[in-house]
Amino acid sequence: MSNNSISKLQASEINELNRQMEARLNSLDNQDTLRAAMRYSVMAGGKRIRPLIVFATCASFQTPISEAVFAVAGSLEFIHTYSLIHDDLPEMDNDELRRGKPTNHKVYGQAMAVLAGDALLTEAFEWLTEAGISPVDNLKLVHKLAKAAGPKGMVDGQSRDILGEKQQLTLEQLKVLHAGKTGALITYAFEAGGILAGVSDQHQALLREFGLLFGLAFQIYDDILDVTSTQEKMGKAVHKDSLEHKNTYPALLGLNEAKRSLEHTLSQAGNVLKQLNDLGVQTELFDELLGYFKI
Ligand code: GRG
Repeated sequence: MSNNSISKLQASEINELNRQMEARLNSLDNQDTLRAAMRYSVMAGGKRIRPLIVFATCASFQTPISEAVFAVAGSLEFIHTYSLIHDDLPEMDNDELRRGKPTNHKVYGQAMAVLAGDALLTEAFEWLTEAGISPVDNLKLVHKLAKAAGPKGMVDGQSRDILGEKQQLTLEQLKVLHAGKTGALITYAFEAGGILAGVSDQHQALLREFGLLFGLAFQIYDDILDVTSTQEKMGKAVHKDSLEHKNTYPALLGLNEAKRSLEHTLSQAGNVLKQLNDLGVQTELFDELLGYFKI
């Protein structure tokens, strides 16, 4: 049995990560407003689910949370935060509230919000390459992160989302969109943890499979919450998807079928965990992560 738990990781490692991200941003020797804009969105809060996945994966393979692990988790959170800043821009999703606060461009203006996003994206790679990770693993991590964030991953998904607004996508098209927009960074979080822990190819393939399913579940859940939750709970506008005729699971399948689809995805993810468990991996933390999805 592992003596770790997600709440322990949140209390210790996520707090330390927040400290390190803030210190890193504060110590940037750049233009004051740019630094403030970067810091504003990173430190506005957020669930830190992607870093938590990195920590949980390392801990599941008994890998200590070292400076390298913090660099992987922090760089990933910087890239995720950049994507939120750009997603909120008027030319994209046009949102006024994010992480319970006014969006970056509402505070700093559109030009500075674009630059703050650009700067977090590039600063992420600087951090990732400074943490003393072995050159082979560092190359793997940089390559996978660029692939997940860029035109084969998140940016591709975002493009499909924006262009898809004018048409009704099929379920298959929606899955491809989600796998890029939301799934790619989440899958990277599991794979990056696997690289840091030096797991076998067999373990790595299962981590990837679990990541893809977790990412899909994350997006279906977010779509469901957009229908069922409140602005106060979410820290961002809700009910926007249906008002703007977005392609979502509830829009395509109806709320009940979307919930069934989430359950099915979670049960598939559970099967992957069973395979990892059969290989001797302690899967309690992954099981606990699945508890995030409460419907
Ligand atoms: C601008 C290139 C580019 C990409 C944007 C992240 C993203 C891609 C769009 C956000 C749109 C959205 C609401 C997606 C649903 C799932 C998702 C990624 C939610 C936000 O992530 P959380 O819930 O946010 O982890 P916090 O604030 O908790 O970090």
